[in-house]
Amino acid sequence: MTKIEPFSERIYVTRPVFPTIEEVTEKLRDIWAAKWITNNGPQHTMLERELEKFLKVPCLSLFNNGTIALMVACQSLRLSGDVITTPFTFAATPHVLSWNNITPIFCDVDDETMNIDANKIESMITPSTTAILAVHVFGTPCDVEKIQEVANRYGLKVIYDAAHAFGVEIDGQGIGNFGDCSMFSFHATKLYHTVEGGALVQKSKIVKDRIDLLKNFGIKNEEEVVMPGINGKLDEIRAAIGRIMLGYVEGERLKRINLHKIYNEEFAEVEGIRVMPTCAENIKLNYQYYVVRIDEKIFGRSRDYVYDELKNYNVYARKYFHPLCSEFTCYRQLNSANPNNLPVANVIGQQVLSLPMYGDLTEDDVRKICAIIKSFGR
Ligand code: T4K
Repeated sequence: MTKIEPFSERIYVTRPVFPTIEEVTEKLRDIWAAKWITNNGPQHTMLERELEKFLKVPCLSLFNNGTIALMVACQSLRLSGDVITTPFTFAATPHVLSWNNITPIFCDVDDETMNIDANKIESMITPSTTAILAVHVFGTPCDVEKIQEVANRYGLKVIYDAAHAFGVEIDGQGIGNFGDCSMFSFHATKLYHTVEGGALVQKSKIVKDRIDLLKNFGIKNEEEVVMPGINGKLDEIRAAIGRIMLGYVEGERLKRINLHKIYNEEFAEVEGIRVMPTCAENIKLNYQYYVVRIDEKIFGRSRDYVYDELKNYNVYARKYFHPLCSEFTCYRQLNSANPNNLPVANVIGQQVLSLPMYGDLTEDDVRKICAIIKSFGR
C-alpha cells in the first residue's frame, strides 16, 4: 500500500464562510453614514424580516448569541422546576437551564437520529416537569410530532435548540415552526453565521414583544423598566454581516451536499463505520456537519485512536459530543445522569466523530481523509 502523506496545512473540523471584504466594507459605509451601531438599528430590523422569510417563520428576534437566546426563551416561557433534555448536545443546552435555576433531567437518545428519544420522555415526567428542551442534533429533526403529543398530554412547554438546524424544513415548513419556541445559533462555525449571534423564533407577536423586552434589560421606554431583562442585543455590524451571509447559505449547502455524498460513498463498504442517518424525503437537511460512528469491535480501532492518529496527518476532527453533558462534574450527581438511564447516549458518546465539513474542502481532500481513516482499520 502506498504511504499517505499528511496534509501540508491543518484541516479543521470546519471553517467559517467568509464574505468578501468589499461586501463588508460597503455595508460598513451604510452603518457609518447612519451613525447607528447597535440597539435595534436598521440593519437589525432588516435582518429580522429577511430571516423570517428565509426560515419561513412568523416571528424572529435576533440575539448576540444562541446561548443568551436560549436563556431568554426559558424566561419568556416562565419555566421552572425540571426540564427534560438530552445529554448528547453542546454544553450550552443544559447550562442554560442551570442558569435559570432549572434542573436538567437527562433522557436517553434515539440510536438512529441521536436526538432525544421521544418514546422515553413520558417515563421521565414528574409533577416538577415544566418543559421539554430537545435538540435537533447535527440538523437532524427530532420526532416533533411525538414530542408535541407528549407535551400536550402533560401540559408541558416545548423548546427546540435548533442551533444546528438553520434552513432545515419538514414538509416545506421551517423547522422553527415546531414547539413553543426555537433557538438558532449564528456562530461563526455554523452553516449560516453573523460571526456571533443567534435568534429565537416563535409564533406570536405578543411573545415576540416580551422576548424583545427581555433582551433589552426589560426597558419598555425611558420611564418604565417592566421586567428583569438582560443584554441580548445583536449589533449593527454583525447584523449587516448576517444580511450578506444570507446570500451564501444555499451555495455553501450545495457544496456540503456534494462532500457528504463523497464521504458516504467512501465509507459505504467499510465495516464498523456508521454514517449519518438518511432522512425521509419530506425533510430538507442543511448538511452542516458530517458525523460518523466508529464501532471499535467491528472496525478494529476505537474512535479515540482514529481521532488521535488523524492529527498525525494534520486532520483535526472533533468528538462532538463527548463527554456527554451527563458526565460533566456539574451534572453527573443527578439521578438522571446515571449511565444506566442513558445506555444509548453512552455508547454514542464513545463512538462519535465529526469529520471536516466546509465548502472550501475539495473532493480530493475528502477522499484523502477517508483513505487515511480506512488505512487505520484492522
Ligand atoms: N446548542 C447547541 C446544540 C450548540 O451546538 C451550540 C453551539 C449552542 C447551543 C450555543 O450557541 P452559541 O451561543 O455558540 O451561538 C463550537 C461553537 O463555538 C459553538 O457555537 C457550537 N455550538 C459548537 C458545536 O462548536 P467549539 O468550542 O468546538 O469551537 P472551536 O473554537 O473549537 O471551533 C471549531 C473549529 O472551527 C476549530 O477547530 C477551527 C474552526 N474555526 C473556528 C473559529 C471560531 C475557524 O477556522 N475559525 C474560527 O474563527 O464550539
